[in-house]
Amino acid sequence: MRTSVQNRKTGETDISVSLSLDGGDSRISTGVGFFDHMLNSFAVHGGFGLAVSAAGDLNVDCHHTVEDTGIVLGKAFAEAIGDRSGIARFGSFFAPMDESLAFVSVDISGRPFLVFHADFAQERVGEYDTCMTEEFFRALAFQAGFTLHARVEYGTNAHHQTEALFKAAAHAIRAAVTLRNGGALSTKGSL
Ligand SMILES: [Mn+2]
Repeated sequence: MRTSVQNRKTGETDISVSLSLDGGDSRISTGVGFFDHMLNSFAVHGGFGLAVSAAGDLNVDCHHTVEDTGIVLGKAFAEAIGDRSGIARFGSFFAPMDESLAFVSVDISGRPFLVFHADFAQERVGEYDTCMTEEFFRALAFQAGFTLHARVEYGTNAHHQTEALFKAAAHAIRAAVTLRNGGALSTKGSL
């Protein structure tokens, strides 16, 4: 099984993540309701087993909790994927949600990069600051070694825009981690 358990504790957050690339339950608790909703969508649509337990300084705001969860989840993906041999490597997906449309393309390259374009219609969804979505995906991409491009094409409801992005990311990453026959998909012979 391609799994990883990661724990990270700082003065700002205390986070545990358990990830299985090949399915399992979703159990999410971060103290930020909308973020829980997004991580649960990500797990379900990606077909990932995912347990996230995060205790952060929400008395400040959701920033550290969301960003640090991205860091720990990224470390979990890096370990669960391993040497990147035998996977499809690339994945791209458009996800609509009502009036919103989001696109994510990923290359599990070992070269961390984020391109992020989104103009969220509202600054907050519940206790969640929509500006944190970029921080989450940057932390995830850099720790996991993903080249990740994410774009909200349009939309007028930040809940829909954000949820479409998490679903698109889930499907894109699902496609990219899918096992294929053969070694590393690279002209270099390894990734
Ligand atoms: Mn929703």
